[in-house]
Amino acid sequence: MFQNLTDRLSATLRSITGKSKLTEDNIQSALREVKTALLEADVALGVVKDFTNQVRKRALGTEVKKSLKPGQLFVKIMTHELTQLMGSEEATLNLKCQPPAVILMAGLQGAGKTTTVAKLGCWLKLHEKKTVLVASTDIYRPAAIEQLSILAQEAELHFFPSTIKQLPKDIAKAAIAEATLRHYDVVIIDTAGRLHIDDDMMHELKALQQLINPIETLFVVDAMTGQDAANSAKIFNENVSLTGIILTKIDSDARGGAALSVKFLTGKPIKFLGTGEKNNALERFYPDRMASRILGMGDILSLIEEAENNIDSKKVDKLIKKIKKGKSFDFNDLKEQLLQMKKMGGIASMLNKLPSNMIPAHLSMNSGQLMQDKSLVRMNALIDSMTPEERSNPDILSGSRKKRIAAGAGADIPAVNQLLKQYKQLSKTMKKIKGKNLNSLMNNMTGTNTMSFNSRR
Ligand SMILES: Nc1nc2c(ncn2[C@@H]2O[C@H](COP(=O)(O)OP(=O)(O)OP(=O)(O)O)[C@@H](O)[C@H]2O)c(=O)[nH]1
Ligand SMILES: [Mg+2]
Repeated sequence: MFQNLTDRLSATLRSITGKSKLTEDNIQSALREVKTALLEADVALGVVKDFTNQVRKRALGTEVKKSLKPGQLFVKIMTHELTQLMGSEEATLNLKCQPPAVILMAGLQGAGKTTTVAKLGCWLKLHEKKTVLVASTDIYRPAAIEQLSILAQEAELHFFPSTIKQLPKDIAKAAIAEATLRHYDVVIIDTAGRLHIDDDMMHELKALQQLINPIETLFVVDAMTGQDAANSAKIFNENVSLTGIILTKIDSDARGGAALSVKFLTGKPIKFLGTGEKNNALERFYPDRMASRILGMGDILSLIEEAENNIDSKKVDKLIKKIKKGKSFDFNDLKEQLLQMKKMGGIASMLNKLPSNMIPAHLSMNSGQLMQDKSLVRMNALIDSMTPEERSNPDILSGSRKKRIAAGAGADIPAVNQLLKQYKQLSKTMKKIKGKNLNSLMNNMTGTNTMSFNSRR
């Protein structure tokens, strides 16, 4: 998904992240690259201009915080602005009405409307526990009604039968009447596609919309058509007021121009993404997650914010200095680390937000114990039961002291041994990474704030 765009943008971000200062010059050159990447992704020119101006304005005007390197600030601004561009908050389906909630699907030929009717029906059934009736008003394309009937059967959705001898408005009315009678929660109406924006068809759609008054009119559009997709959405929206957009064939879209242009051009939010041909290949659309994905970064934004808000960077700095000097990593340091981790929502929550290529492969296996937040609490209790001398020099722990420590923490001797083993692993790793990886990983991520990742290696 959006691979070309992601490759280009993440390369740009990597180059600016390495810079020690955010100057007008390096902002300009990064923005030039961003602009080219977006244009190649087939993002509409107006969108590209507005976006780059916005990023420039924020980048030049923002005070650089101590805890964040300037390059990282640029990453943060890019992520924020991309999210805004795609719709500042996630948009949901509005089904709040006297049932049945009527959903009307519109779009050009081959966009994926009929397939999406079945997918959306499945989604509503599975995630919202709704009963769904689907109906086709496509009396123009041979076998269009049959196509929906088959898809509905595969998806185990109720299908309202219709024929090409009926008028679209009559089919829609009858389907809604049936849904009302049988107490369906939702009825989804499929419509005929049009090759181009054509007046007759548009009138028909408008009339249908006025007649059935759907709570959602969703425009289904093929993401691979890039900014054309966004432009056709704009024209449809001017004719029949849309409530949202579904981008299909995202699985085959390497560019991303449609996703980045459509909200800007129509003012309407993207609500779902079609990610394949199967009935379960439909995902809710989250602008912020998409922004991170596009930048190739996982959900790094929340991680940066959490770090900004929660980490005591002075303490982390002190620890880095200590390790760099080759001093050993003791239980006092470990305790401090546990505290910082806890502030960040625990390891599991942090790992979830990391880009996959930054998670060391062995982490989830060897450190299985560490992954459990509960075990953090226990480790903390054990360390608390030690004397200050024992914390700075764990080698002096005797058998009887281990027993006392275990009792003090409400644990047993194997737990103490386990802690010592983990500590030994950590301090060994700390010695190994002394300096080099530690800093580069931190620079890439959140300035001085990623100590906790390193301590697990
Ligand atoms: N890869 C992929 N294929 C899709 C997706 N959505 C739809 N398709 C395929 O696109 C083709 C057209 O889909 P339809 O649902 O028939 O499109 P339509 O908009 O109803 O077309 P008309 O009724 O002719 O206007 C089918 O082969 C679908 O399987 C998707 O998200 N990913
Ligand atoms: Mg169709």
